[in-house]
Amino acid sequence: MTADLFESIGSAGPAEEAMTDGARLLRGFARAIDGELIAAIDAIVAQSPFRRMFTPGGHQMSVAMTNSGSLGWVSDRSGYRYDAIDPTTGKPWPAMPSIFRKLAGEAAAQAGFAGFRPEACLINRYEPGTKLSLHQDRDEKNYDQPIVSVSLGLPAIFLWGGLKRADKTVRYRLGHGDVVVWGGPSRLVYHGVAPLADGEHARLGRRRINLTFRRAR
Ligand code: MD6
Ligand code: FE
Repeated sequence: MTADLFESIGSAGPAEEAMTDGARLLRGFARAIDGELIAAIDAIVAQSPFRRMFTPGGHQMSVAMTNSGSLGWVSDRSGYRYDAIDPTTGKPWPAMPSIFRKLAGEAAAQAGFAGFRPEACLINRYEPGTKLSLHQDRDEKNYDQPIVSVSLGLPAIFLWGGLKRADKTVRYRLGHGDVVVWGGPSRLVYHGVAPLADGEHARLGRRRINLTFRRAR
């Protein structure tokens, strides 16, 4: 399906779930434009390929990552940061497609955060068994902007905790086209992704792709 850039994306009356104060799950919000999103991801990956980065502690992450936008999130032995240059190619990250910016802005507005203009889109690729340990997103300069997270492909179990690492986690199933928006009092909630279960997705095969949009500076 093709969505015109001037029409709104969100389906009429998407099922919404409140997670914690400031965090909402918009079920199927991106579904109508999935083909355009996947084509845009393919074009980005052709310029800046997926790679498995190293943590500052020297472990290689199981999630493969790339970015689009004026800044991209990178991790290596020296730490986590946002950088305008892709360290693999030595060139700027591919520009953020307008369909990405539109989706992120509309999802944020739907969740109560009007005027969100992301400059970074981190693209994560999961294969069966890939997981992401519990963490906070705290490499951004300030926390007054929300994060918008878009899930495509195989479903994942998203672990949603609290402001302390030891807080108990609630599990949400994130399927193809689901969007999570969080900010405000939930901006620093600990979260992670359980090891991806094997399966076959009609569009993406044995993979899950997650887009997270942030304002980094
Ligand atoms: C993922 N996402 O869903 C991992 N972080 O693949 C994240 O770590 C994340 O989804 C901040 C905001 C939204 C997210
Ligand atoms: Fe995160």
